[in-house]
Amino acid sequence: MIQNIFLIQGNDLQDVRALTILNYPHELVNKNSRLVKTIISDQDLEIKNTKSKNGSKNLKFHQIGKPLHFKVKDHAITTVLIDDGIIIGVMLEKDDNPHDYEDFFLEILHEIINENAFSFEDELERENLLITIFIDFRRYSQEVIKQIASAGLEKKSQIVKVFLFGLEEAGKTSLVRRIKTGEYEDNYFQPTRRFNIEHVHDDEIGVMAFWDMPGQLIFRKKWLAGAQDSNIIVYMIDVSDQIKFEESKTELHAIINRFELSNIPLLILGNKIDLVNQLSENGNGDNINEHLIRLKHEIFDILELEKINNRKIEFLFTSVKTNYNIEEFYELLIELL
Ligand SMILES: Nc1nc2c(ncn2[C@@H]2O[C@H](COP(=O)(O)OP(=O)(O)OP(=O)(O)O)[C@@H](O)[C@H]2O)c(=O)[nH]1
Ligand SMILES: [Mg+2]
Repeated sequence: MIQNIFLIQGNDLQDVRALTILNYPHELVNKNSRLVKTIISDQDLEIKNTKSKNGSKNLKFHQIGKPLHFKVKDHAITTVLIDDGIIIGVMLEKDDNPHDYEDFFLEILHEIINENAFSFEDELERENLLITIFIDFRRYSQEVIKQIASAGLEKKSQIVKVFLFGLEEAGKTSLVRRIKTGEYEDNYFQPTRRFNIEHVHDDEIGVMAFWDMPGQLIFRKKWLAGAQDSNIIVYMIDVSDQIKFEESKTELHAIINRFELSNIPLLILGNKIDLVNQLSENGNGDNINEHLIRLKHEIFDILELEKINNRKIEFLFTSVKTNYNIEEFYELLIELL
């Protein structure tokens, strides 16, 4: 199973200090790591070989080299050289056989960078490239694992994918942290910029992989790529921010209307209910329960939740901050699967 992916880029790969290095999802490779030097010195030979074979470079068509394999501590690493100035490496678990992934790696690289207009100069495109390859690798290995599981050999290695999305600042990343560690602090996270994937071990299920999406507008186009092969979809809204309900509706329906995702159970979370309770306590003596019932109706109306009838759907108010309904959320999640 892939653990990480990185990209090393520079006009002269030997000039380590001038390199640009990108990692996903963890910052494992940096300019100071010995790994970079090892990779580059091995890759250097590869450059010399290809240079002598290909005198002139066709700028539009990226040259993709032969995969090289390294064993480093806890990882099996496979790297591919592109256009003499870019190295893309995947870090697999040390028991993985990198040769199993070789053809697959070359195929997706070719598809992404040579079948589409792709630019290594564009930061967002580079980031997207890493994320896409990472997801494809995960999917590929999960399919292999699933086959083993269905043969009854390794039941507990099942991975359930929970796709968690919603507008910015709804509380998604805070929720995943709450589930994983039990902890919460106000303003603990910067807005999420990449897919944040957290694994939670569950005795019954095996592994729950929470795919926590970035909610800011510029990242929403990545949602669909992340949603593929989900076992359950969780959509989170901030109930204290009613101005955004309409926008929330549009984004929710854009994703669940995709036919690839039809029939997948949907759980809607109305988060930050602590803020609404505060409002109603300080308000005109409104009964909190009545207030919640009204708010729930309002959410169902504005988000047009009644219209969703092609799947199991549930709604829950939560507060990640006060831990309200978080255990119930987890139970409901398992029930819906
Ligand atoms: N009052 C209150 N604040 C919360 C709650 N959950 C999260 N927050 C706060 O809301 C803000 C945003 O939380 P995040 O978890 O980063 O939100 P996100 O949905 O991951 O945001 P993006 O990554 O930008 O999509 C932070 O300041 C949190 O502390 C809650 O239940 N109640
Ligand atoms: Mg986040």
